Amino acid sequence: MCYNGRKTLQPNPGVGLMKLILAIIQDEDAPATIQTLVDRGYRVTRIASTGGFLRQGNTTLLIGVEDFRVPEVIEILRRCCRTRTSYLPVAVEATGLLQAHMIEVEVGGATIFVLDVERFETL
Ligand code: 2BA
Repeated sequence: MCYNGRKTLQPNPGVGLMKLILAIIQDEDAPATIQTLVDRGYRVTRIASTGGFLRQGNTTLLIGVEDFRVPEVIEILRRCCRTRTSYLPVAVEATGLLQAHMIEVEVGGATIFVLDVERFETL
C-alpha cells in the first residue's frame, strides 16, 4: 500500500460521467500500485506493454472511474510510481572503431492519459 489518504467509497460504475485513465508505469511499480488501487475500491486492468524508445517491458493500467475520482487515482499513481534511470546501449564510431556506449534515460513515474468514456456497460 503506497497511499494512505482518506478511504473512498466503493466506485459505482455506470453512475455519472466516466473517464478511462490509461497509465503507463514501470513493471517494478505495478504490484504496489495495483494493490493500492484495488484496496481503495478501484477496478484495474493490467496490460503487459513495451516502450517504443527503450523497447523494455512496462505496464499499462486501464482504470475506469467516475469523473470526480480522477484526482485521487492520479494521486495514488504519483505516490506509487517512482522515476528511475535506465540505460540504453548505443554504438558510437570513434577513430574508425565502433564502440558501445550506454546513455542514461530517465523513465517514469507514470505517463497518464485521461479519456472521456462515451458509454460504459458491464454485461
Ligand atoms: P519508452 O518509449 O521506452 O521511453 C522510455 C523513456 O525514454 C521515456 O520515459 C523518456 O524519458 C525517454 N524517451 C522516450 N522517447 C524519447 C525520445 N524520442 N528521445 C529521447 N528520450 C526519449 P517516459 O517519458 O517516462 O515514458 C515511459 C514510457 O511511457 C515510454 O517508454 C512509453 O512506453 C510510454 N509513453 C511515454 N510517452 C508516451 C506517449 N506520448 N504516447 C504513448 N506512450 C508514451
